[in-house]
Amino acid sequence: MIIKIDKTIPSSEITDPELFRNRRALLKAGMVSALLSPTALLADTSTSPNSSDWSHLDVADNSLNRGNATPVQVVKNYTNYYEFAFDKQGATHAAQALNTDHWSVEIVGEVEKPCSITLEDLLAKQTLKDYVYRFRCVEAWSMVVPWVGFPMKALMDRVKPLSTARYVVFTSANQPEAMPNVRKNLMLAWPYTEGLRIDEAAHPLTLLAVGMYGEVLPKQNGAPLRLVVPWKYGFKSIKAIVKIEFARNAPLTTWSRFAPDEYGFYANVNPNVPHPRWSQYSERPLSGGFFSARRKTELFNGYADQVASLYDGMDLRRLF
Ligand SMILES: Nc1nc2c(c(=O)[nH]1)N[C@H]1C(S)=C(S)[C@@H](COP(=O)(O)O)O[C@H]1N2
Ligand SMILES: [Mo]
Repeated sequence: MIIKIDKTIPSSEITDPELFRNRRALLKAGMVSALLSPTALLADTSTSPNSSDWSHLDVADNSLNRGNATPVQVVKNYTNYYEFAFDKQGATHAAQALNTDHWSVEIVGEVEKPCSITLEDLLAKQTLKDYVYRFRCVEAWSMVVPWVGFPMKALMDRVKPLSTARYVVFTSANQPEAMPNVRKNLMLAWPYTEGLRIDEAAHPLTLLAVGMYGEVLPKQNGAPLRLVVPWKYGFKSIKAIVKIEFARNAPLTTWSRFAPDEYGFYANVNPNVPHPRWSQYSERPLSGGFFSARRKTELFNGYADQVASLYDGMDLRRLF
């Protein structure tokens, strides 16, 4: 299925044309160095310690609007990763301690084929593509990111959830030795967990991402595997996934447990439902320059045509 990205994002707002000029070249260089490296010649890739490096795989170009992304340096340096730090630069720096070697994902619960899948095995069977999506944090900043990944639905087709599965629960890596706020048991209930209704998880916009800007996902942005749900506030897009559970009942997720009045389970982007402490009416697009004008936040972050029908008949104010 081809996902249509609407072209309404004005390029003046976010264009960083230099970003992609060398993208193909970079990818090729990645492949070339993988070919030239002695380990690539000798080793079975399934035993490679750098299990998050998919640069030897093909990335299909699905001809989306890649020119409109937020500058990569901004996306890499302004991150939310509470396991590591509460401030964005601190999180970016501290997340380098995450160990992404030999990654695998446990698939459990209401599913025909519970299993543990290594990242190599997962990626060997998927076509990776670029998906250029808007991303809106509940804190009212936003960005546009070209993710590299595949639809969550592709994984679901592979492991086959049972008809009793009504929710999907995702859990992040739990590495207290690398994660200061987990080690000190600060603020949130660790490990970080998030969840979706099963139809939300199966929606073609919902991605499992392994890269961005044509490169392997940086650790601070969720390496080696993260969720991307572009019509929901950013906290739903959980990083460093180690477990995916198919569940009968709605989970109590990290942010909902922490402050149920502020962070709902649905967390659909909605300019008409303010956060109790601030308006969600508009947002500040991240940019490399100084004055980036606020833009009006769109219902479902601009993806209403694709996703509004998931919520037919629901009161979006109550189920925020
Ligand atoms: N495990 C984990 N996942 C997480 C977070 C986190 O703190 N820990 N922060 C969330 C929030 S609040 C946002 S806005 C996005 C930020 O993604 P980015 O840092 O790649 O921009 O990641 C989400 N996923
Ligand atoms: Mo966020």
